[in-house]
Amino acid sequence: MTNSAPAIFPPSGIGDARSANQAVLDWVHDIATLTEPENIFWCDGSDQENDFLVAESIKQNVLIKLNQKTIPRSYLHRSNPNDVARVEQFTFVCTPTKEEAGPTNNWSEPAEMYAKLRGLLKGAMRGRTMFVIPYMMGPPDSPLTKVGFEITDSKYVVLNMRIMTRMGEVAVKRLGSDLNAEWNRGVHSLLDVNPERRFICHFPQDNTIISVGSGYGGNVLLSKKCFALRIGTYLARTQGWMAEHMLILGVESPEGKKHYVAAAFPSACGKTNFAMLIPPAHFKGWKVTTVGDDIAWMQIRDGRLYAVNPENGYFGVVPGTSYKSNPNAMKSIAHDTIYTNVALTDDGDAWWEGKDGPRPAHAVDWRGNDWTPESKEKAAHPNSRFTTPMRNNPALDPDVEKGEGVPISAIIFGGRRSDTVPLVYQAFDWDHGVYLGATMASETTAAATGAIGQVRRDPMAMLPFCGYNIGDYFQHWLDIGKRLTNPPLIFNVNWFRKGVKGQFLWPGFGENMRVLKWIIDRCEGTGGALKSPIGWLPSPHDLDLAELDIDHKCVAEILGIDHEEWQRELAAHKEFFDSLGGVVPEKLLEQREQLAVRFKE
Ligand code: GTP
Ligand code: SPV
Ligand code: MN
Repeated sequence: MTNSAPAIFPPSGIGDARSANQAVLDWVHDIATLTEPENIFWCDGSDQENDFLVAESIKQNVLIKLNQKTIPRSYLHRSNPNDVARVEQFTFVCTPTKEEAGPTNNWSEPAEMYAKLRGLLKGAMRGRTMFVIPYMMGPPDSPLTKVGFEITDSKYVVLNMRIMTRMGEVAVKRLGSDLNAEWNRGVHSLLDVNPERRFICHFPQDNTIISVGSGYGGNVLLSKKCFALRIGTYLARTQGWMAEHMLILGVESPEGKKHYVAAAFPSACGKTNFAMLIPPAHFKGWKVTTVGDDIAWMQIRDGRLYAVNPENGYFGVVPGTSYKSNPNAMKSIAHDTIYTNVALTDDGDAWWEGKDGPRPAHAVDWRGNDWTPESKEKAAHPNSRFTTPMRNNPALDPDVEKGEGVPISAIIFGGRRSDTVPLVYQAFDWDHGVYLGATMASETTAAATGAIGQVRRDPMAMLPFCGYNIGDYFQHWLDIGKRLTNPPLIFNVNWFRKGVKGQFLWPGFGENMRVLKWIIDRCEGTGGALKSPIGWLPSPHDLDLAELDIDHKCVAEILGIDHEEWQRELAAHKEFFDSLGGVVPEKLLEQREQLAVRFKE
């Protein structure tokens, strides 16, 4: 057994560590000395490398080859059944003081957590390969773009990171040789994939992430929630920009007038679907294009907010995806896609609940067990995911690579609420919009472990992703507003309101175009609205509902405000703010007072 690090250059000669920044090499050396891998593999993101790692993964049962005729170059991965979602209870923000992490994050003293993690990582890669992944978040020529390095002992992580980020030499070049350049250090090891040794830890002051004991996307593709959001929010606040859990879409009228909107919905609440929306036949000539489906990095230019999508691919929810609900997603995942935890049909196809066509008479479920339509268990895990390059999306926006970003006309917040919250309404101004974001709530989903369907406050859809004190985050939003001379209008939507029989009142998906159209009309100054205590509400005739099979009662119900429900909502806002222990900016407390007063008028 050796205690010295192996040579830093891979024997195969794949990739090039020689051009890397010395600070990166020193760090790689440090981690290799600690984890004692058999060899080090410097990833370059090339096709040859990908083919090699895919072949190895198939040999080792990490991937199963799907039917190459029906879904070319696509594979199935089955995770450990104890490891199928993000783990918020094991996610930590390690800042010098507990106050910096704030009331919504698990906190640990950095030195203590480093010591614990180094203990867990000691010798963790013995007999294994350590992969070094250089990656870039953001378009190559954007001032917002950032570089990260992820060390991992998982081939699955490498293969996914190649889809999700711009990986390889491009990142090494972008970083350059300046020893003080900013870059993110990410260390991941599967260890023994045991929930008792599972920690997702962030050290914002060190721009460092250490994740152990999991192989699931949001816990281990460190570019995504860990870097682009938790570390991202911290950097954004100190550097004066925004890192948000938002999709970005373009919407173009038949006359060729284009707007961009960004929307923050909590995990598994419809971002990918909204970002890929296809307008119904009635909206002939309208076009919706995708800039991003999960994360927006935004900066101020000329008093406006501009957004880029830092990612390069989609890590999307599979169940419910069909040609009926989301044709663009179906086309995107028809090739070059990694499926995680879906079912496998007898002819080597991927299957999941909600897919078009009949259920297969037999399949192998996500755990690897036989499945038939009589089985009680679901064939695909409710949080099964696809990983697919954004270039597969037929509706990809042409400006997705634009370094300056796209100008944002509207910001939309939204959650999964069976009651209380109407289909759509508009904030009176920026500060009121920040209040809508700060108080939004949603029913929990399978994207994180724990109970499903419980209403919880999820401010700006960032409860699990804000890497510093949530009160300071609210203040950052208010401060950004002060710098905007042409701020986006702010809206709130709810696709998920239910009727007395428990059915969704709104058809959703492509039909959400009708709501988007009203939002665009409001941006253009043409849409009608009524003033209500909660904001500007469309009346039924302000929404274009032509050719939609929905009864009048339903429409009145989804646009309505029930005063009793809103008294409970107001109390819940207060309870939430109180629970944060005095960190909520005065301005937002005032917003709550004003909301209460408007209900009494
Ligand atoms: P993350 O990737 O976890 O951040 O999720 P997301 O916000 O991108 O959610 P996604 O679009 O993948 O949707 C999650 C679930 O909500 C899927 O099962 C969808 O079928 C369902 N969904 C999305 N849009 C709608 C809608 O308009 N109406 C209804 N009823 N369901 C929807
Ligand atoms: C989410 O949970 O919001 C996701 C999936 O987008 S994950 O990358 O796993 O966090
Ligand atoms: Mn997400």
